[in-house]
Amino acid sequence: MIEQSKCRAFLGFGGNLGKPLNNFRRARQQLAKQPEIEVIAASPLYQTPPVGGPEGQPDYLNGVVEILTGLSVLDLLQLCQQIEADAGRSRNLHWGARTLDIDLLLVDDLIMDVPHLTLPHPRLYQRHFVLLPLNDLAPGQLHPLLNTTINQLLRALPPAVGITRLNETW
Ligand code: A4P
Ligand code: MG
Repeated sequence: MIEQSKCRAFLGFGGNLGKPLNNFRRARQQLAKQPEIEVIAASPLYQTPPVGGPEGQPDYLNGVVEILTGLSVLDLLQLCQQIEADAGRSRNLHWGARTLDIDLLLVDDLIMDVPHLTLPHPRLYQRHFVLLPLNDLAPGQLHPLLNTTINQLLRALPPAVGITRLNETW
């Protein structure tokens, strides 16, 4: 029997409502218990000021999880959205405060743009709150569209302001 090859994916976690750390831990466990998913690593966590969205939202917790999976990317997206819903996520305001957001950042070197999924995540390269934890896990990973490593993308950003690396494990 030929085993279907697995994808290596980096998932970006964000949240700033309720108890984001508890939501992150529960979501990570939900991923790990899927038969088609192996959690390889979790980055350090960062407390980050909100980027965009309504004024006055609380700081975010951000981190990245690396997985191996036999799921298709659309099934993986659906699973992430189910886990967000389980954490009480509601979608009212664009970039509004949320209990849990899980974005597909990179999946192997896939490039795609279909109605519900763009890979790599289109705003990945602009954001400290994504690049800092991604750089902790995979500094040499190539961004398949920009053909630049994660570490180079991070170093191309202006200095981070107001971001704290936390000691909590998750
Ligand atoms: N979608 C398309 N591509 C992807 C992908 N690669 N991964 C679609 C996940 N979803 C993807 O997402 C909106 C739609 O994007 C979905 O229908 C999905 O099918 P959403 O999770 O419902 O809403 P969102 O997250 O508010 O939208 P968006 O535009 O993805 O927001 P971003 O860019 O993720 O930004 N500041 C800090 N400090 N930390 C944060 O984590 N997050 C955001 C959200 C803004 N500011 C932040 C943070
Ligand atoms: Mg999202």
